[in-house]
Amino acid sequence: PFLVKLLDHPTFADGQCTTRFIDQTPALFEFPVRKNRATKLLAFLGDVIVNGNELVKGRAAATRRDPAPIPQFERGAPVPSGTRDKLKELGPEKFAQWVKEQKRLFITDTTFRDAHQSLHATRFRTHDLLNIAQSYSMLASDLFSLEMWGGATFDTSMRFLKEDPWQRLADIRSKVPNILLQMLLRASNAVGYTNYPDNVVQAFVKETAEAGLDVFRVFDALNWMPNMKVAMDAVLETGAICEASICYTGDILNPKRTKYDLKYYVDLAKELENMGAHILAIKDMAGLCKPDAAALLVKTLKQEVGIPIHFHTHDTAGIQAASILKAAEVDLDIADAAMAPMSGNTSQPNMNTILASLEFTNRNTGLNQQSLDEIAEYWRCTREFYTPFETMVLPSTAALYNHEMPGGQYTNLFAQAQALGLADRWSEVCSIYADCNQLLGDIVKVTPTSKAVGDLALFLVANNFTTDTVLDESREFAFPQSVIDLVGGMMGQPPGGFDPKLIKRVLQQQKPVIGRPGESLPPADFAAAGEKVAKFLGREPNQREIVTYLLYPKVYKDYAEHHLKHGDVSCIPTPYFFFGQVPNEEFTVEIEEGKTLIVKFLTVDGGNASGYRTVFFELNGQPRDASVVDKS
Ligand code: 3PY
Ligand code: ZN
Repeated sequence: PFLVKLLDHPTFADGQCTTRFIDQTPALFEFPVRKNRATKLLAFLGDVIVNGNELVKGRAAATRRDPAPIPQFERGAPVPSGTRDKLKELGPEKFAQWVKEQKRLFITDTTFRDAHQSLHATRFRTHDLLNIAQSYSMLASDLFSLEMWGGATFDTSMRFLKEDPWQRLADIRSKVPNILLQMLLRASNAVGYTNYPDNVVQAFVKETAEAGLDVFRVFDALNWMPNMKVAMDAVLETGAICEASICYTGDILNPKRTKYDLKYYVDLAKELENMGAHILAIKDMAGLCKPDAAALLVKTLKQEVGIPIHFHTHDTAGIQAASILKAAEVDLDIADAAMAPMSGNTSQPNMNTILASLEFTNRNTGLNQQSLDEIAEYWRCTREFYTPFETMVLPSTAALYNHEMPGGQYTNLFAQAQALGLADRWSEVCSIYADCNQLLGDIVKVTPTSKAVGDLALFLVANNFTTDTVLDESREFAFPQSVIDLVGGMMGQPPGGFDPKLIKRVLQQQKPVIGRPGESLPPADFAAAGEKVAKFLGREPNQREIVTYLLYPKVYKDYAEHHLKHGDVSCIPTPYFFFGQVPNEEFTVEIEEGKTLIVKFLTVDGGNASGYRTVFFELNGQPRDASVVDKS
């Protein structure tokens, strides 16, 4: 191929070629990657065997090697009809009315997304999600939906797991044709941490709906309607279900917390209904909605809006199942819960015991307890693969109602504090976090606004400052970028705006964005982005790949390069992916319809003088090896 390229090159053909030409023309050495899938996969497996996987370096090892048990069901039996069939039959508006008319409490299972986002930094792999997907379709078809995408899954699947999030969606869709698939969409922040141009949000939503997603839960981190509108309109255009959220903060039971009172939420809910929402979500991301507050809020909203209400909470306080049960008594339509082994703490309340509690009541969920317990057993075993990502159980005291940290942030911020040597000052971090919230004007705290509050709190504690120091004009400050973005209006506007004194302190001479950030951002140039993507993919990208690049340019490029080098690594069983195979361990993978590989690891040699080691495998019974650089 080198000679062909050299002979074809115009400079060479013109007869102007000098010896420097070869040095100056690296393109001559860019050959199409010929390695077949198996070779690429063996190179990856060999690398993990020799060098380990960076993702788990320095973390506790998982000891489980055996696959998690999958419940029994009759293979080939017809797929029971579920909520997705109903949606197809009725369309989103009539479907929403149908939901309201049902007596049962519907349940959304969050295990595929929020549960492991909250408990394991979103590290669950497609392999483990896919293994249980069909069991849901056959045994849990009375679920309202599976929340399985969005939030942090889009970013982390590429960044850390080297998996294609779109493939995850497509694969789960094909295994679960009957239950609604749901995602969390951060309005103008899409599945990222910052506002994107409108045309990126619109294109992302369109691609996602086409990929088979049914329910978009849209929220804005400041409950700011202009930001919600762009994303909601994009969802409405696709024909999918638009579930618009009000993010719950404060305490409607506390007469002193007047900023976020019952009226505030009712007004938002009415506005969202008028904007076309099919379902209203109460997004209680920090688990602050106490049982009596949940009952009051749901009861009032049921009187004030005509669309179904879907309650999402985190069990950080340990009492949130009570909020679900109390809300169920006043006709809550849908509740989020996680499978028992993936529930509790910063995750959602326990689905298995909630449905057992409701069994002999008029809100019986209709789900089969035994089947759900069998699915739970799968998750119990699967969780054992993820020991390296277990975070310590961080008890929450009533201080939760003071700092109001979202579930996804609670353990994460503790880990950051620990890394800075501040673990023993955790209660101080929590109380400064609450002060920072007040300094910022008492805002809704959820991705990405919660990050700004957390960054500021850590910054202050690490430097032994207080929030008073922030406003002290005699001091110089290098504020975290997230705080500059928030106060600069890049995340939208909180009710009442930011204190002008604070704006001046944080932004100095810079002017804040007053309107919707998406309006002042120039539309993304898809053609130009496509050209950049084509360069590293080595072919024309499709729209989905361009959108992915526009959302996460570097993360996507790194992922794509990994994919070109190693192919799809999501098929590797989790113990081997994180810790490598031990001699004689084998697994089977179907790399395409009807093409199966049996990959057995045999041994690895001691290495040669140039630092390479040979890893010996058996591939479908034939000897194969991979040469791997030993990085030790
Ligand atoms: C996310 O944005 O990922 C969340 O889960 C917010 O609660
Ligand atoms: Zn959540």
